[in-house]
Amino acid sequence: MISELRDFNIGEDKVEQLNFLLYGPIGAGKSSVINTIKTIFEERLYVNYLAAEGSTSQTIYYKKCEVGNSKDGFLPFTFNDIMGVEKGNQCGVHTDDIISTLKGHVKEGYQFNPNSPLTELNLYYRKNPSMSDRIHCLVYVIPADRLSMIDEDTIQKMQRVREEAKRMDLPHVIFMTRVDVACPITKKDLRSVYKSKKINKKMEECSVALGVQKSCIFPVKNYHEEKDIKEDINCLMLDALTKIVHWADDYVVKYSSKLSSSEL
Ligand SMILES: Nc1nc2c(ncn2[C@@H]2O[C@H](COP(=O)(O)OP(=O)(O)OP(=O)(O)O)[C@@H](O)[C@H]2O)c(=O)[nH]1
Ligand SMILES: [Mg+2]
Repeated sequence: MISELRDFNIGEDKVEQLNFLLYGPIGAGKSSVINTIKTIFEERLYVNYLAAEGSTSQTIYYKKCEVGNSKDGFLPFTFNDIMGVEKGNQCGVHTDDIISTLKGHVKEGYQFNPNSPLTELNLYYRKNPSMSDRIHCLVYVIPADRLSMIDEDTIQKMQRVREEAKRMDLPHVIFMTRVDVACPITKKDLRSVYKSKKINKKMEECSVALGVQKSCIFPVKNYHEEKDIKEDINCLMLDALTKIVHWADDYVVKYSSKLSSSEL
């Protein structure tokens, strides 16, 4: 799976990397997903210095994360980390900013402002994004153990983004993190994740809450306190990655010729 992903050929020459946006409540594990992916492909543990059980988002800048290095080359995909969603109008990432991000309007380094969305006047606003600037797959990151704690307002914000993704025909999936915290059997043996009734129930709840079909929900575990590389963690994440890379590629191929501006 690693070599297949490393050598993945995007179906459209003009697009060099497939862009994924990680989106979800604060502390859901968005930054940890990136660290897990970097750990898998770069074969050394990445830790999240900022990962903390805070009440406000630890990630405030829009950051595009490449996987790999200049010596061995970069992988044909990027993961974009953003601030978490929170309830209320003044908290967390603004829903309009997420939609602008999906369309490729937000430049890297932009500091999200919960009070007001990015406008065309801002230096970080890209007026005419190309297919390469756009997001090619939206990845919701939802913590399995805190599903019931996500408030209605946050769910509604995420649903609004999903409606927009649907309108754009953009693939959207869920990475359900912290499965080890949610289920003791899974914690003991990650291989039993798909056999766990508890996890299955959580996947169903996620599916109902966000309207994402179950085949697009991937239970994953992130590296967080491990001291070594674990094959089970890698396999689960790589299986999810392989699927979403193909779906993102399908989107790029389908819309590259049709897209001339941000009309999508
Ligand atoms: N046990 C366990 N802990 C996890 C997992 N994923 C993330 N964590 C922990 O959950 C906490 C939050 O993770 P982050 O990656 O910082 O979450 P985030 O979504 O980036 O949070 P913000 O940027 O603040 O919105 C950290 O303490 C992580 O170590 C997982 O799969 N299992
Ligand atoms: Mg983060």
